[in-house]
Amino acid sequence: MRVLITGMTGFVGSHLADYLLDKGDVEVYGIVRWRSQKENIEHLEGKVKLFECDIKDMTSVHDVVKSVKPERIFHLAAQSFVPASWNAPAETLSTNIIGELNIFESVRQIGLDTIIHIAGSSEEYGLVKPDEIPITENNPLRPLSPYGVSKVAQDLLGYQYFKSYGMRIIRTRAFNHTGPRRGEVFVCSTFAKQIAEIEKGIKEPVLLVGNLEAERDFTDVRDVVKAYWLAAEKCEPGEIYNISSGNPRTIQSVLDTLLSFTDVKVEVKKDPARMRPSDVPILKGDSSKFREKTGWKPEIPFEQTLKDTLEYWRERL
Ligand code: A2R
Repeated sequence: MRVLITGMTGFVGSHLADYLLDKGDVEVYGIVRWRSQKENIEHLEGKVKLFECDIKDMTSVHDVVKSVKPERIFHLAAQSFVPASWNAPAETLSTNIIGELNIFESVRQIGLDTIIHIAGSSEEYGLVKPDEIPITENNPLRPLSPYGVSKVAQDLLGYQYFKSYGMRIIRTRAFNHTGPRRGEVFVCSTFAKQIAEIEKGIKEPVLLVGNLEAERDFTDVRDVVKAYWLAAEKCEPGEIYNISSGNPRTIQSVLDTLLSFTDVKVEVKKDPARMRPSDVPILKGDSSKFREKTGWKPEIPFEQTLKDTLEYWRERL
């Protein structure tokens, strides 16, 4: 089976490529930009085929889809960082919405019957009221960031292309996911990186943090990519599925767990730059619809995820 991954140089895309290659029976194709950092996929050299493409450029997307003729597309390329979406809202909206539109249009115009998975996010739910926890797929969408809005638009565009053209578009909304290779701007990774830097003496022993009270529903990225594969295998086009552990933790507890893996003494300091203009206090997903459809459940304990993330930074530095 020919599988195309957009965003393969990223966190999730690189783990999905690992998963598919381990699974076997697939030819894995990926897109990269001319300026992409390739360190997440260096180990895949010779095992995957790469095409240069910017998803905002319809011509380049069309050319890739035409040459690969993928049976499945996992569309993971995005401006994926919520705080950056306030500084660069137009870039976030155009990459995420127009980029996806270019993929749908390419598949439609070439006349392929590709299964396309699109990676929505719990950020689409945004403001969640206490009586709406755990969050089901039917919860109102009240996004609180330009990123959240871009993901709602991606999600609805997926619905519209399914309805209008019968395209096989599978929509998931993943809650927080983390693990090795997570960008250093994301919370678990930024804590782990700072600890590794302090251990190596390249940073003063002060760990900068944002809002420690927020509760987030974390799943290991290696469980999430399995979920994406199962979604493409077993889920209904046009439908929407939450993917979550259902087990929220405070950011404080993430910090405490990571600190329990090190012997260095650190001072924890609030950094106003790490606070968001509007933040969601708690996210807890109800993923029973997805679990019933696919039999998926998270397998990697969160402590292991954090340990592996810290180990990743220790090796990388
Ligand atoms: O920055 P690059 O060149 O390494 O590529 C990133 C890619 N990307 C693009 N690819 C082609 N054309 C673009 N205009 C473009 N803009 C970004 O998306 C990288 O390979 C990927 C994003 O990787 P991460 O930031 O690590 O995101 P992550 O966590 O893997 O998220 C995957 C999906 C996204 O749709 C998120 O919004 C969702 O999961 O949560």
